[in-house]
Amino acid sequence: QDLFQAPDYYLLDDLLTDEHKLVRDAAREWVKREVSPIIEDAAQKAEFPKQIINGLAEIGAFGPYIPVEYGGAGLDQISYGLIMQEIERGDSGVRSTASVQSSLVMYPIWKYGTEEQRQKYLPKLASGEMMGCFGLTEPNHGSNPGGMETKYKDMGDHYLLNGAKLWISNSPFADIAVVWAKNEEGRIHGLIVERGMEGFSTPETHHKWSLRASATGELIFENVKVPKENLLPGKSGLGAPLGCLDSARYGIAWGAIGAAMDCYDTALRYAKERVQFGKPIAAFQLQQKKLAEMITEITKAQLLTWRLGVLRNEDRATSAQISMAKRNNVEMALNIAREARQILGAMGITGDYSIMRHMMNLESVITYEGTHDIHLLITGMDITGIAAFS
Ligand code: TGC
Ligand code: FAD
Repeated sequence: QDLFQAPDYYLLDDLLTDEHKLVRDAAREWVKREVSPIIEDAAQKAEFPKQIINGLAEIGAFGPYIPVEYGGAGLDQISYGLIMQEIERGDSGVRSTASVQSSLVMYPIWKYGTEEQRQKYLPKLASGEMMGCFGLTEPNHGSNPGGMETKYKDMGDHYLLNGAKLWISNSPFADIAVVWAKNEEGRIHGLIVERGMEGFSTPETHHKWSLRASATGELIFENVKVPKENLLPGKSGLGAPLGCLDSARYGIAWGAIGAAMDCYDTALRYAKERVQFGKPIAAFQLQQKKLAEMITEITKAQLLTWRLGVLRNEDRATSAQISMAKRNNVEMALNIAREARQILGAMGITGDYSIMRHMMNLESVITYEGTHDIHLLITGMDITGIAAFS
């Protein structure tokens, strides 16, 4: 696989500024040079390729929209989305690492933290010197995080934290964790827990068939003494972690387009080269139908997501609009990965091509940051005014 093609069927580049294109092309070039050659091996070995952390920081993937004064790239929402798109062309697991660092660790510190917390953590997170993770999901509370059992108690000069989080991206190597826990009144707050604090451990979750190049694990808190200055004071309640999810889900909507583009590019090229019954398989109507539907769906997703980016730049995007894009685009990418894999026949199941890896990765992407069902229910609630969650 030499070069990425860039499907742009509706000339959407015309809607981008020179800065957007510059940022996207730099990310694309870096992914081609640094991620594509090593990612299959990392996924086969189920190892997060730590050597790419510096490169992710250099292309602005850690805090693309965080102000420059805190070490972020100070870019707009469309540039942020384009960076996620290019990274996920390479691998959803690598995009996960960037999503978590930016939207789930830097974002809450920036939005809900004190000035001291911003100065202490954000520049190091932006440069990749420090890596973070986000602990919301628990063994008994996935789609329903409001039921969380992790709790902290005010001990006068510190907080005492107890509980457990499960399915946490980056946890096995993260230096800090933004952890959501209830106080004695049952109110949810964010706490910054640092590796090395007594009673805090991060066992890795093994045997995943999905997101194998991303490290996933638990966060276990056994009477962890958390300094009082590590509480994020700016926002409490379930709306605080859900606000971070809005930012990450938006990035995923763009990222999924990248995975879909890579599957489409690969399948199109293969179909034009592979000859059966004396013709390239691209000459058969059944294969053309698959490819034509793929580019149609990619184009629709590009338009939806670009418009969402404009609304976010204007601070007008709603959480429900973000849910619609995340849900639509991830399903679109997963369907394209499944169809593209068939176009490659037996070759499609091998690691010589990226499609099967994308397909397996997208099974996590369609589950995390709110499952496919939950996002549908969010749209349902938005249009009817009736919550059907419980
Ligand atoms: P509900 O009563 O609806 O809301 C509670 C409070 O939150 C507010 N709110 C939001 N605020 C900001 N952004 C949003 N998207 C918000 N959605 C709701 C809401 O206004 C309310 O505020 P207030 O002031 O009235 O208290 O809450 P609920 O308990 O009924 O739950 C609603 C539901 C199911 C939609 C929500 O809990 C949900 O989204 N569940 C899915 C859980 C989820 O997405 N978990 C993700 C974990 S992190 C992760 O997966 C990272 S993967 C990272 C990677 O590797 O890329
Ligand atoms: P459940 O909530 O148990 O859902 C099971 C099924 O029931 C789903 O199909 C769901 O749609 C359905 N369901 C649930 N409630 C309803 C309802 N009301 N109506 C209809 N159907 C319903 N979490 C973090 O906090 N931080 C992370 O960094 C993180 N990284 C992750 C990385 C990976 C690789 C994975 C797979 C997950 C990660 N998660 C993370 C967890 C993720 O957010 C949860 O898996 C997700 O929110 C779903 O929770 P659950 O797995 O407990 O499923």
